[in-house]
This record gives sequence, C-alpha cells and structure tokens, in this order.
Amino acid sequence: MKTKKIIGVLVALGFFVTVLFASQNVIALSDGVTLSAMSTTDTITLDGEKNELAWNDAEMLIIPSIDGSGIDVELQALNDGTYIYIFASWNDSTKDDTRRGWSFNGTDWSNVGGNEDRIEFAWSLGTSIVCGHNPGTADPMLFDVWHWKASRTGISGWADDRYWDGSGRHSDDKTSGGFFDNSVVRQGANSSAITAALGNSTSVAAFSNNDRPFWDNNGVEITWTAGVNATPVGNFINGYKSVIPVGSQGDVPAASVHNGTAWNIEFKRALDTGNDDDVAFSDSSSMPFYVAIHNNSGDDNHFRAGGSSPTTFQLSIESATTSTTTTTSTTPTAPPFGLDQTLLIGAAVVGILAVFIIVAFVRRGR
Ligand SMILES: [Ca+2]
Ligand SMILES: [Ca+2]
Ligand SMILES: [Ca+2]
Ligand SMILES: [Ca+2]
Repeated sequence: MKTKKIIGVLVALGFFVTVLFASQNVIALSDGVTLSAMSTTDTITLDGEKNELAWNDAEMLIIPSIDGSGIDVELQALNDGTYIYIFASWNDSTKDDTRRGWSFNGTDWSNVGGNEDRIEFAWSLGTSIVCGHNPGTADPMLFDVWHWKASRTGISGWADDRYWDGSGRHSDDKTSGGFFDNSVVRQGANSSAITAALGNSTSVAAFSNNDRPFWDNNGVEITWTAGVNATPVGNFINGYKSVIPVGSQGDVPAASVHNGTAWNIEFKRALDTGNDDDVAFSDSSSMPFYVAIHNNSGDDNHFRAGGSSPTTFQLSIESATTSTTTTTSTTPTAPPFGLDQTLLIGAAVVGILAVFIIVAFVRRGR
C-alpha cells in the first residue's frame, strides 16, 4: 500500500509539473490580421534568437501561404518607443545563402551558382495595398520595402531597404555600402586587372567558372596571376561583397539564424527614420502590409505568404502609455524554460498542491 501511495504522489506531481511546463512560453495568437508591436522596456539583442522575455508576451500573427506550399510565416513585433523589432520565422529545410559564391577544390576555382532564400515586407506608403502588386506598372501605389536576401544582405546583417512606385523598384538613398558583384569581370576597372586574373581569356562571362572573385571575404581585393591567387584566400568566397549601407538604404539591420529546419530573423528599424522613402510608424497607428518569402528563388518563383482573405495585414504600434506588458526583466537572455513570473507563480501553486496531496495520502494511510 505504501508503494502505491508514493507512486500516486509522484504521478500527481508529474502531472502538475507537465502542465506547468506545457504552459510555459505559450504565445498568444493574434486575430489573424493584426501584427501588434507590443510596447516593451526590455533590451532587445539583435541576434536572431528570441531569448528576450518580451517575445513571450508578444502576440503571434501566423500568415498562411497562398500558393499551396503550406509554408506559414510566423511574425511577432515589439517596440520600445524608439525602434520597432519584428521576429519572422518560417520553415525552410535548405539554407541557401551562397548565391554565386566561389569554391576552390585545391586545384581549380569554380562558381557555385545558385540563388538565395529571401523574405520581404511591403509597407503601404499610400492609402491602399494589394498583395501581388506589380511595381513598375501604371499602378501608382507606393510601398516601403524591406528585402532580406540570405546571401547579398543576410551574411552581413541587414535587409535591403527599398521603395516601390509606379516607375519600378528602387533602393533607398545611401552614401556608401551596399552589395556588389564579387566578379573580376564586373569589377575589373581596367584590362590589365582582368588579364591578370583571367589569363589570356578575352571573353569570360561574369560568374562563370573562368571568372574569378574580385574581393576576399574581408572585402580586400585579391591579387591574381593567370588565374592563380597570390595569397591564400580560403576555399569559399561569397559571391557578393556586402556592407550595410550608410544612409536610408541601411535603416533595417537584421540578424538571422538557420537552425536546420527554419529561418529565424530579428529585424530592427527606427519607428520614424525621417526619410521620405520609408513609412513612419507612430503610437496607436495601423499600417497595412504584406509579406513574401522565397526559397532559393527570385521574383518569378516564390511563395507569397498572405492568405487570400484577407490580403492585407495590419501592423499596430502599441503606445507605452497603454502597455499591458507584465514583463519587467531587463536581463537580455532568459534561462532555459523561461524562469519568469509565470513559472514562479506556477511553481508556488504546484508546491501548495503537492503539500495538500501528500497530507491527504498520509491521513488516508493512517
Ligand atoms: Ca534577440
Ligand atoms: Ca532554402
Ligand atoms: Ca524604404
Ligand atoms: Ca530607409
């Protein structure tokens, strides 16, 4: 009988502990339309990880794809009164971030070709927005666009900040930085530089196996002699030199992690950049937007995440004065299982229940 009682107590405790941990980090879902940028005082570290406790309190908007791929995009947002932070996550089993990179097999250089994974946000600069809008048409709609590209911008921690209008797609203003084709054919400023890199070849196609990288992965120009590099430059060189732009094009730093099954990306931008090629997010405002993701592909072959009804999602910025957050931690990282107030309250409840159960069993056993 005694063993049965002990087993009973353990089973009861196990049940409550299971319920406790199952209830941890359960993130509330939004209404399916609204992405609420909850007000927070937490310090958000841009690292592609949701270690900040505030993310546990931010509602999640799940946007289903409209192409039948079944790939959903999960979005959460926060604001600290100065910046907006957006966390995007979607399943993608292939990490494609080596677009047009250069591979050395110990003897020869070759170009790996390929494309790259991407995600883009389009924020309405006008009064209306339609998913699938085609920039460059007579349609006068204006969009502020954040275009994260795993190879061209992701490897150096930023999203390409752009705008679309009736005349097409444009990069925001900048004074320096950006991404540049890492190709001797494209960057060779004079024929002697090209000859040194490519030997006697006179008509080499950019990014072909006979072309060569212009910069190493530190952005330093490589010295070539008849196609052979004078100093070691590693066995893989990125297909692009990527430097976060100075100016409006560089307003959106973004940190990414590919965990083997999904991309996780943390974006940051000033609520108001002061630039006329960007939307300004303000307290208690609502901003129409849509999202698209691309799996190792470009404009003509990508998933559009944004269910057919509705086609427009709304970003809502929560004012600090209406904040309902209960997270008070300023610790940038959370311990395993999220040791926050919920856990402490839950542990206290379990403890009290456990005492009652044990007392009840002991009394019955007498
Ligand atoms: Ca983070
Ligand atoms: Ca991929
Ligand atoms: Ca912009
Ligand atoms: Ca900008």
